[in-house]
Amino acid sequence: MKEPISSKDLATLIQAISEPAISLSLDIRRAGLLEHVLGQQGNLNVQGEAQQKLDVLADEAFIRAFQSCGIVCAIASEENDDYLAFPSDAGLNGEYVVLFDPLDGSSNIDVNVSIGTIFSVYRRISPKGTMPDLNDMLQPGTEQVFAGYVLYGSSTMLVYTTGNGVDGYTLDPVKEQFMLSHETMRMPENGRIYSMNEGNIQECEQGLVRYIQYCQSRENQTGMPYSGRYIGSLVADFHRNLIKGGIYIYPEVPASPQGRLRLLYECNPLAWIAEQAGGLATTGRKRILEISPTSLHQRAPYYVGSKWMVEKAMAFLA
Ligand code: AHM
Ligand code: MG
Repeated sequence: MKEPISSKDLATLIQAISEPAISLSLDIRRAGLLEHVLGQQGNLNVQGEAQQKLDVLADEAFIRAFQSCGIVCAIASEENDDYLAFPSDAGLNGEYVVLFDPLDGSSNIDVNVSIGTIFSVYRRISPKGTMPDLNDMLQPGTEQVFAGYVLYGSSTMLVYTTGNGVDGYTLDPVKEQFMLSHETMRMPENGRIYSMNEGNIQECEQGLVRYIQYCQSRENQTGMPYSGRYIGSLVADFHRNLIKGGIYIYPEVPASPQGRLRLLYECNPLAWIAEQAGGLATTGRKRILEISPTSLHQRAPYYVGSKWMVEKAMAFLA
């Protein structure tokens, strides 16, 4: 049994996440007025995607916060090729590694649509006082001790789990503080919303094509077609389905043979939240949290959401 994170360490990490998140949230609210926030940076990241200015700004802000919090020995982020170890004394003695997607839903930044930050925290495997290594970063999602996301939506929310349920906090922009607003969040066991980029449907496996037809038919448990909702920011689509019930799917497609989403920065943290709220997260065939990662930027097909909906989709794939 893994030992839960102590409340002292949790408070330190929440502080490290909240500070940049609050400042980013304020910048995002004024994005159209700030030269340094909107638009492309002019670089490609390790996945060959055009980096937005806000991707880079967010990445740097979170790295600084984790480096200076004193209990993190290394980080890895979607925006950097390799993991980054903090070689100071405090860094080497840090007990945790953090993997994160600093700005999820980048394509929505410039069009004033919800975006997010996703994070995942593990205890290091290498001994304290030594240089952390790749094995510290490549742990299965079952080993997470703290994970969550910040949603920069019509309000800004921090949602997290430490393995004892899921709580949601809303940013009070006047006090500049996250306040508990959604205690013990539960994902409805069934729902009537499906979220996927249906532009890809003709390139998907037959089982998935048939599942989407089932969602659109009167054959499902509601006797009515489900609603299709796809924001294109995983955090926002996930958060809506967490509250209302629903399924989010990003399958294997020819352009992304392993799916588009990154196992360590996106799939694992949200999979743990889903499970802790009573939902499920799988590749369509196996549990996300049990995958043993082999590389930092590894991707995985993703079926996450209400338990019965994910099980139904898996039955169609089988
Ligand atoms: P990003 O982290 O570079 O923004 O990519 C992840 C995003 C998810 O937020 C979103 O659900 C998905 O990619 C959208 O992809 P697509 O445009 O192919 O539907
Ligand atoms: Mg992302």
